Amino acid sequence: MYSPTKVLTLLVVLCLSTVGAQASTGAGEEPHAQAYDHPGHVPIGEPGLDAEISRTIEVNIKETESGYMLFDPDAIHIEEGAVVRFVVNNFGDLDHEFFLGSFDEIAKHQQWMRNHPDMKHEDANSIAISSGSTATLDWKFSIKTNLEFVCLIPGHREAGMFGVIMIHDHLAPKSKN
Ligand SMILES: [Cu+2]
Repeated sequence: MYSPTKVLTLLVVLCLSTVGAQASTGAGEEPHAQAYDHPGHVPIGEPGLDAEISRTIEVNIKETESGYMLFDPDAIHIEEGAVVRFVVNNFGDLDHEFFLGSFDEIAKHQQWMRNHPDMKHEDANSIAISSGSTATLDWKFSIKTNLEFVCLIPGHREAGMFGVIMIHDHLAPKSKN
């Protein structure tokens, strides 16, 4: 026969060990495919359609001799409603990614990537750019917010591969008529 105190102690131990197990994997939940499209996630806009593209922005990926990996530019202003084609040139010796997301989503995703370094991103909000190549990503910035773009390959964000996108309504073009 267990005394109430013993039962309570057992429960506390069980709870703590569950928490411990989760913390020790450091994995968190698997990021959703198309997280930008899921309820409960911060909305970041939507995939852009070819016919709607209103602006092209070239982004260069560079690796420096001192070990930095950089996006150039790393701060981009975009008018709300614009459909942007990002043309991403990888001038580095390594393969890289261009992943667009909310700060929150990227933080979660980065945690996940540390434990699953081979995960490939093939959603509409991300592209892989192998060394020496160019890839494009089209995105409709339908929401006024701030977003981040990163390379989620482990160690690359830490080496400098991140930038911010600020979406403004005051930059919205006037009616074309
Ligand atoms: Cu990278």
